[in-house]
Amino acid sequence: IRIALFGLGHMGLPTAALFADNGYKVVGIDINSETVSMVNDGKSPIMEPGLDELVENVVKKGLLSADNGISTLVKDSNVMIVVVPTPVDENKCSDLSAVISACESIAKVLNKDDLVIIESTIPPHTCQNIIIPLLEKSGLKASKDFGVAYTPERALPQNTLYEMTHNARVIGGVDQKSAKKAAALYGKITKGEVITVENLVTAEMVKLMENTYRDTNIALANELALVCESLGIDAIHAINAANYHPRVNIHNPGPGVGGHCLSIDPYFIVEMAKEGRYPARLIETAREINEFMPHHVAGLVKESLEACGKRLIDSKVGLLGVAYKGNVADARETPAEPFIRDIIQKGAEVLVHDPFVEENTIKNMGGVSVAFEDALNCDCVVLMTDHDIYRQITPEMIKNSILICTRPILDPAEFKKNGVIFKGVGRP
Ligand code: SAJ
Repeated sequence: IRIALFGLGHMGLPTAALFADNGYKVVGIDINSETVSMVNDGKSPIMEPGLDELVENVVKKGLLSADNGISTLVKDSNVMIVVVPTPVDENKCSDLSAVISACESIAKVLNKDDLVIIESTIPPHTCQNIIIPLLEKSGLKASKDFGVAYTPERALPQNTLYEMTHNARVIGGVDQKSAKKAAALYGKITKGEVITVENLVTAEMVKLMENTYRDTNIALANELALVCESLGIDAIHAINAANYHPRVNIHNPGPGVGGHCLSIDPYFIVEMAKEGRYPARLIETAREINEFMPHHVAGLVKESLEACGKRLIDSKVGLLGVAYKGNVADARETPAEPFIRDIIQKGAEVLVHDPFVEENTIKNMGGVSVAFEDALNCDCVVLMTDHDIYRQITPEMIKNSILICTRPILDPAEFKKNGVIFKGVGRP
């Protein structure tokens, strides 16, 4: 077996490296030439624990290489894996252009008995209605001449390699043979159970259900936080106590939901549900609540400044963290961005500190990248991302006495006792 993997991103590169580490000859295809040259130099363009060493090792052994397009290595491969991104467009509908383009390339080199595996998150029925017809442009017939399987990636960034090698894997195929072949292959990289479901669409739906489950639960936590704030109840204390119930697990409220998955995948269900008989109401409302949260945080900043006789228009707001979650360098779909744009539009200046995210990314969001101390020295400090280093913040560090803490990682009592005006998501 030789593998060609399309898309060397956050999920694709670790997958390619793990197959190579298990002795398979893998070629990774990516449109980004910087990614291609870094991988060929044995370096990982992604910040992920353990990935640098793994990539270096498999590239040195000649098991992993990268390319910009279809090479002889791709033509010689008999398993093609597609792990390219599927964003949503401005109408919250899936943008499948990267998947379509990868499948068109595959159709040109597809041979009899090859297996095409899709990992990209896609709306239900995409394999059957869009991907298979594209692959059949090769003149070969799915199931009869070549196999197709869908297996969603479920690893958590920052713990990707561990989860890819330990999580259970769900696989659906165009037929039993494809599912079994894919299951045998993924069984080589994961110690977790490999579960085959009856068809492609079920596997597609599994992935969307998982991320929708989490997004909707976070929306519930956020709604409870908003209700508690308005009734003068500490939502964090209440949630912690509620979670002692054996069948309750309320998530953490926060500034909104970011990342390339939770903030996008539920829309794929909403989009397809519109074509069915039942519209997805709860899922769509959950998205609305989570998308409102950064604006709620902007409201807390405005209120707190005004309570001190200041106005947003003349204020400097120090923002701690723009990554979508703690300890990652990834700022895709981060709630920090709508927050920054909201308060800039109201006239504030935003000075941003993030130990992981690049200066240019911060600039593109409208923020100015500054040192930690400078962000703390602003009229109002907003803790946006739960990076571990921010857990060390003490009241003395908040120079102008206003702290808006959007994550439940600091103790309000400690700050209030020391004269800091402490407001937070879910705090009275
Ligand atoms: N968040 C909260 N409150 C919580 C938990 C998370 O506000 O209680 C926020 C985070 O701060 C972040 C966002 O939600 O902004 C998403 O973070 P996450 O850690 O929940 O998830 P991701 O996007 O990093 O990874 C998810 C995972 N899916 C599930 O847990 C069901 C991962 O397993 C998937 O592989 C990944 O999406 C993906 O690629 O689909």
